[in-house]
Amino acid sequence: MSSSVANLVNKFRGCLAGGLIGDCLGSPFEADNPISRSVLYNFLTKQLEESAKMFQMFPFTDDTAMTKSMAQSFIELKRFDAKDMAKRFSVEYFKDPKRGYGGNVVDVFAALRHTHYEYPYEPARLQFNGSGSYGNGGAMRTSPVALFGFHLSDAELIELATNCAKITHSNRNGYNGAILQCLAIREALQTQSSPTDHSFDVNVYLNSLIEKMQKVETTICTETDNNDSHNKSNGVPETPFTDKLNKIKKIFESQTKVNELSGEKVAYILGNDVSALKSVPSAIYSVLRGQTPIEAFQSTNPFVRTLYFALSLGGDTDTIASMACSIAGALYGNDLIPNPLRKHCEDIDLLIKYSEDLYDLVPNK
Ligand code: F2R
Ligand code: MG
Ligand code: MG
Repeated sequence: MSSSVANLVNKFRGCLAGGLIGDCLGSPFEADNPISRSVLYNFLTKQLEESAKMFQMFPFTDDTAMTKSMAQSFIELKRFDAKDMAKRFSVEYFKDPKRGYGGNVVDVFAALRHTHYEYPYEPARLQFNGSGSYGNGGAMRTSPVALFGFHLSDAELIELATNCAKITHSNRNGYNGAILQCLAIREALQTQSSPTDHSFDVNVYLNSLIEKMQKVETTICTETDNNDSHNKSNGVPETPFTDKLNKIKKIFESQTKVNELSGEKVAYILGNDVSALKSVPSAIYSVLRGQTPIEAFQSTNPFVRTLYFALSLGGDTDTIASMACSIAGALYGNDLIPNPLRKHCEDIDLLIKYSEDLYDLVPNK
């Protein structure tokens, strides 16, 4: 895998900074469904002001807490170690539990601690009577996998993303959501962006993701997939993420259709909840929607438009905005992210440091 992308370090920074910004600025609206247009407009306009009189710092939530643990594990060990990652998730949760974690994943952290991290995949396998979690918790924290695994082949990256997600999310739709989010970031990192023209080929981007997810979703489930039977119809594996990507492709075939669809309508079509299936495709849609002007929020900056559109979906706003902005940050790079946005976010300097540490680990630069 070639790593000769111009300004790659700037894209690495943009990815982790973007994820943090989406999380911090999305969390005040989490579960607002639908979200008030005027409240959102005023909120984002205020956060973009250079000299806001009343400066407000927004804390990160579980999305970033878990992203930080993943980054720390890769940076310190320089390899993937499931036990180490599991321990970091659990230790971080018990140190700072009030970060808005998912309702059931906290049981995984408790069981991991109880068993001294000896069997890092076992607690997640037992969730939901053995069907595993399909929540978006595996996907929301996957950006360090795309950065650490930037140089890997698709097959190696997919395996790494799966193994990282399965520590908490053993349902096929839980870890396949993490795979899609990881591939969406890596594809964005590999896309050459110009300092003046930020547009990229939506069709090429989507076709690549569709082809890869089709392969992922039609691969025969292994014995460790405890929910195999839930994902086959007449012996044919279901391909829900590929189907959603194809839906997105169909929408983007007509610019008029794209312009007509409000956040609320897109949330109805693609979803906006805490499941990976109803949030990862919505995040990807938001990035693509950010390519062209949005009437309800005028901005020439595609990163800002992505953030606005992701928030306008309502529902799981911190997570959808975090996933969308980590892809957008990987696509456009850190320099395109307006400074006032980053100033509002807890730990921005630390996330930038982690992105640079992960960049240092990319071989053959
Ligand atoms: N939890 C939240 N938001 C709730 C409100 C937080 C509030 N602000 C506060 O501070 O109190 N947000 C975070 O959770 C999402 C990620 O969740 P994760 O890590 O996937 O957790 P979990 O528990 O595994 O799954 C979430 C829920 O999905 C349902 N579910 C999952 N698998 C299921 C299955 N097989 N069968 C039935 N239901 C399943 C359950 O309701 C889980 O509780 C992010 O939004 C993050 O920001
Ligand atoms: Mg959260
Ligand atoms: Mg959330």
